[in-house]
Amino acid sequence: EEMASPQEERTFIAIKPDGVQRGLVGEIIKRFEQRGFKLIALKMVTASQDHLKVHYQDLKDKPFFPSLVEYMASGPIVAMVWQGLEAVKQGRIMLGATNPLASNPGTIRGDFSIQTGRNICHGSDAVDSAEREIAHWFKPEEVSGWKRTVDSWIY
Ligand code: RTP
Repeated sequence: EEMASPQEERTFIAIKPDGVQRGLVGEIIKRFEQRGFKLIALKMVTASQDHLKVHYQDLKDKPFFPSLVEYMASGPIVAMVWQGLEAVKQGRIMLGATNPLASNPGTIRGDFSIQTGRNICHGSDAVDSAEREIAHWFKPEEVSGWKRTVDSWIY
């Protein structure tokens, strides 16, 4: 597996159970593809509560932690790795604010949701947490740093 070139980043994006239930998988993938990001890993998985407790370890003291973990384990999630320029920061911008009521129209949350506890998607908040999350959700051989064979301006 080849690594991203230095100016590129990798981010972990997940479509949460509510996004899958509402049939938004294609819509969300479409937005990242259209932006020019490259899909380098993808799977649908129903995560265990133990797996999710590690994923959300930074939130373990929050009052909403148990309900968050229970909800995230309630059905299949679509786990993805997207690669490209500023993938972490731009991914967060494309998702919108944590509270959908504070999300701008044009963002995924701002277009499709109104409730923090059902905000459709997850995106890594920093390059180091992205690395940790990618390693938590994917084996190295499940991530493919494939190369575009078309015009060089598509990265
Ligand atoms: P995410 O990790 O899912 O991309 O969300 P985030 O960084 O924007 O927000 P974070 O603070 O890390 O919270 C993670 C998820 O927990 C749920 N949450 N519920 N007050 C609440 O009830 C509350 N606050 C957060 C949301 O599903 C949020 O995305």
